Amino acid sequence: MANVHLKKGWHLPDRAATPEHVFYNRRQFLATMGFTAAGTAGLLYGNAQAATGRSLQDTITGLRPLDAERNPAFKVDSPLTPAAVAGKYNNFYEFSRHKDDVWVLAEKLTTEPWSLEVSGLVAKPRTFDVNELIRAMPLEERVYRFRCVEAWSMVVPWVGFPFRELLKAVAPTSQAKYVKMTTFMRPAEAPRQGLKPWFGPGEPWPFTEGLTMAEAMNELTLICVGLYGQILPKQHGAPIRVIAPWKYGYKSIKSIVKIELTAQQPPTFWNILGPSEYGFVSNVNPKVPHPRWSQAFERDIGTRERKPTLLYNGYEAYVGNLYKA
Ligand SMILES: Nc1nc2c(c(=O)[nH]1)N[C@H]1C(S)=C(S)[C@@H](COP(=O)(O)O)O[C@H]1N2
Ligand SMILES: [Mo]
Repeated sequence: MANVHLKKGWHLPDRAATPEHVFYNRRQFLATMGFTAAGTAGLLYGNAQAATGRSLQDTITGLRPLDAERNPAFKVDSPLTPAAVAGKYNNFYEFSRHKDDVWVLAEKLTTEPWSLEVSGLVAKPRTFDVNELIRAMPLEERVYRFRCVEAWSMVVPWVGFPFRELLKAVAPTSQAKYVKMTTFMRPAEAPRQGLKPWFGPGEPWPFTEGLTMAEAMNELTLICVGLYGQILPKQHGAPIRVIAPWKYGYKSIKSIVKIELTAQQPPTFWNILGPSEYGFVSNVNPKVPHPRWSQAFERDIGTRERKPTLLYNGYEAYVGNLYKA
């Protein structure tokens, strides 16, 4: 049955997990990163988690063996990118135009407390405290391929919950056709948001992105709060970000504060800056070159291997039907 087959490809481990066994050993991993579980949780989530008993870190840690058992069919064709590689090669333009210093500069971001407003064309608009939201949602770990428009890629285990679970909670109306997502606006913490352009309008902060409702409701679309069995580090978009693995990386917006359901296609940061280079849809497609480079191949930042890019980043079985004419 189609459904049974569909369950298989997006979840992971199996082959990909085996060479990265170190990440499945929590202590070893935490030691490598120089953290303790309590320290990490305390850093980002303060006492709120501690007061209710089980910390978010414990919840995330508990997912690993659990999900591996529940989903023996996890499959991704490449090994996991080491956490330390993914964590020092980031795009987060609020902090830097480079990739190697984001992990340092993003430390300035205050992630506690954090609220997420979900509003627009919904019957039950709500502003969630992110800690409470995370506790209410069904967390799981998923290993996804991730492909930046700049032709580099990685394979990482995200922790999060399906975007559609959040949408269900606010009851979208029938007029809702798009979701508009917005990142924080804090020039005092993210200095590039305060830059005055030499000429022209400058960058359209805060960062915004959008999906169609059907894309946001797709089973692949995740709201992420962790990766590699850890609470999401700041450079990866703490405390809450989106991952749409069949689209170029910029669609996977970080550190979101607002989700609005709209009838019209929303403007987006990169589309405003370069409409001919960064379309609204932005599905990974090896046959559609970026105006300035080919998208036929990609460089895996972990293995450094050059490999052919797959249509929809390898997720055609799950999303192909969204784009059939
Ligand atoms: N708010 C915000 N979200 C963002 C970006 C950004 O600059 N600002 N960069 C995007 C791009 S281009 C990529 S490739 C991914 C990178 O995610 P990572 O650093 O977690 O790998 O984040 C996306 N989300
Ligand atoms: Mo990107």
